[in-house]
Amino acid sequence: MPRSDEVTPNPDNKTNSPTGGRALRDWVKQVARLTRPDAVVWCDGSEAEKDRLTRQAVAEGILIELNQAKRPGCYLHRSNPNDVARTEQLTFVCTPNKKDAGPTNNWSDPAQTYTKLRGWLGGSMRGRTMYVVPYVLGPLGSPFSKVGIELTDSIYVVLNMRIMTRMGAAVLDQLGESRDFNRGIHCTLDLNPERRLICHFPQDNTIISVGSGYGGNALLSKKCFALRIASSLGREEGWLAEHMLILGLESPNGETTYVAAAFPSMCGKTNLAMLTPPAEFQGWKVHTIGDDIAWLRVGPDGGLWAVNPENGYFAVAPGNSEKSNLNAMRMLQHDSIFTNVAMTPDGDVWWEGMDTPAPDGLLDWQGRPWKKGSPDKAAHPNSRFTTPMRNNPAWSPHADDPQGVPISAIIFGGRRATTVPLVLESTDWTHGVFMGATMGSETTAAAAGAVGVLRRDPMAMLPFCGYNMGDYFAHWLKMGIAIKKLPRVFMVNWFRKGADGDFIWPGYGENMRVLKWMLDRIHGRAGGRQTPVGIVPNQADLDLKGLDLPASTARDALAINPAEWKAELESAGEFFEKIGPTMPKELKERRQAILKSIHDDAPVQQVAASR
Ligand code: SAT
Ligand code: MN
Repeated sequence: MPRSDEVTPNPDNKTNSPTGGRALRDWVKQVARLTRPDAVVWCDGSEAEKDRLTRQAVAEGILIELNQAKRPGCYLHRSNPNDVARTEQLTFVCTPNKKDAGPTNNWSDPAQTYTKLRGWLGGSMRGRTMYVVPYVLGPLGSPFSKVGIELTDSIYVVLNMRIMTRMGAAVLDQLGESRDFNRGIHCTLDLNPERRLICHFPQDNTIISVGSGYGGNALLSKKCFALRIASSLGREEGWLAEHMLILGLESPNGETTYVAAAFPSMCGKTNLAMLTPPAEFQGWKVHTIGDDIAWLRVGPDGGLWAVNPENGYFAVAPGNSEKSNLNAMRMLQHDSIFTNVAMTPDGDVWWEGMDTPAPDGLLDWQGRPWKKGSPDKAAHPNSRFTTPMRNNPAWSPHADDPQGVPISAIIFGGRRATTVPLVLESTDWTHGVFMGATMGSETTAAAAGAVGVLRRDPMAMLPFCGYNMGDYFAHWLKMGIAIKKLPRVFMVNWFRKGADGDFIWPGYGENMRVLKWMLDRIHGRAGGRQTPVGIVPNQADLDLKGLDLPASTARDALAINPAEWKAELESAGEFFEKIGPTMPKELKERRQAILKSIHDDAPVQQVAASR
C-alpha cells in the first residue's frame, strides 16, 4: 500500500505524471497527511481516466449503467435520500470580521471553523482514494480565467467535475509555479447531516465542504468557487461573478446580440439559455454561451464582456420535454450523468413532464418500484443532469472565446405569482441595480426547506454572494461608473398567475417575444410606456403574431397594479433595513422616489423607440 503522505502517480499516466508546482504539491501532501487516504490520484482529464473511473464507479454501485444502445455514455446516480439539494443553513462564509459576510450569510469564525473541520477531516479518507482535480474556470488562457484544485474522495464528483469544468493536465501547465489557485477540499464523510458543512474562506481562496455529495455542495467549482469566492475576488479586482445565463440572439439579417440573465435556481435559466424560438420567428437563431454563471468584466471598448466559467450544465431534469426544451432533450441523448431521476425497465431515464407517460415497471429516484397515480414523484423534483456544453445543439463556439462576448442587456427575473409584469425596462443604471437588488422569488426545491415562499433574492445571488450584500450593491453601482457603454437592464416575470391560478404567459419558446422587444429597445426600434416602476411595452410593441393569447390576457400580463407595487416597495424597504448600514443610500433614495410617484391615476406617458 502506498504511504499516505506520499503522492502516488496516476496509474494511467505512467509516462507523464502531472504533479504541479511546488505550492500545489505541498498543499496536496499536507491535506493527505491530515486525511490519510490509501492513495492519491492526480487526474489528467484523459478519456482513459474517464473510462477507468466510470468502470470503477459502476463496479462500486456509485453509477448505474443506462441502456447504452439508447443513451450511449449515460449513467444514473442515486444519492443518499438525505442529500438531494443545497443546504443553505449549513453553508458558511468565514471571514475574519463577521460584518464582511453581512446579514444574509451564515458566518463562523475562521480559526474555530478550521479547527473543527480539521478534526472532522483527520483520517477521514482512510480506506479511500483522494483525487486531485485540477480545473480552470473560463476559457484556458483567458484574462477572465482562474485555476482551482479540488481534492475529493468521491468518484462521482470527479466524473461530474470532468464535465462541468475544463479539467486535467493542461490546467497544471497554465498554473505553473503560481500559488494563485483556489484550494477546495471535499470529503464525503458518512453523509450524516450532523457533520455536513460547506465553508468558504475568501481571504484564503479556500473552500472546505464535508458530509454532502450533492452538486452545489460538492462540485466546488460551481456555486462555491465560481460564485461565492469569485464574487469576493471580483469585488477586490473590479469585476462581477453573477448567477446568470449568457445567450446570443441572431436575427435573420445576421445581427447577434448577447444578453445575460439572472434567475434563482429552478426558474428556467437552462431553458432560456437554449430556447427554441416559436415558428413565427423564422430565421432567428439562439446561441448558448452559458446556463448558470457569468463572469463579467469591462472590456477594452468600455463595454461589459462576459465569459461562462463552466464547461457543462448541471440542470434540473423534471419538466424537460421536446416541447419545453428540445435542445436539452437532444443533448441528453449521450455522455450525460443523471442524478435522482426515475429509471425505466429497459434502462432509460424518466421524469415528470417528459413527453412520454410513465411506463410500467418504473423505478423511482430511490430505486423503489413506482406505481402510476402515486402521490410521490418518480423523479426527485431537484433531480439533475450533468452534460458537456458541447452536447447542446445551440452551443456557441464563442463560449471558448478568451475575450468573452459583449453584453447588451442584463435581465433579472424571479418566480412571482403577482405584481411583476412580463417585462419592465429600467430607466438608468441605478434603477437597474435597484431592480436587481429588490428581486423577489418564490422558493423552489433547489434548496432544502419550504417551497413556494416569497423571499428577496437580490440578483438571484442571495445564497451565492460571498460577502456583505450591501457592499455587493455598492460594487454594482461602482461598476456602472467603470462601464462606459452600459448594457440596458430589464426585469421579467414568466410566472405571473391569473385569477384562475394558472400561469398567464405560456413561457418557454414564447419568451423569445419578450427578448425580441428588448433587442428592439436596444437597437432603437421599439417604444413602450413609462410607468413609475419602469418602461413596459404596449401590447402593440410586443410581437405576438401567431400566439393564441386573448388581448385581455396580454393586458393582464403587462399590468402595473399601484396597490400591489406599493406593498412590493414597502417589503423591499424592509429588506433594505435588514441589510443595515452598508445599504447604499442611492438605492434607498430611489425606492422612496418610486414609491412617491405611484398614483392610482398616473397619466400614461409613451416612450419613443430611441433614447
Ligand atoms: O446549487 S446547484 O448548482 O447544485 C443547483 C442550483 O441550485 O442552481
Ligand atoms: Mn444555479
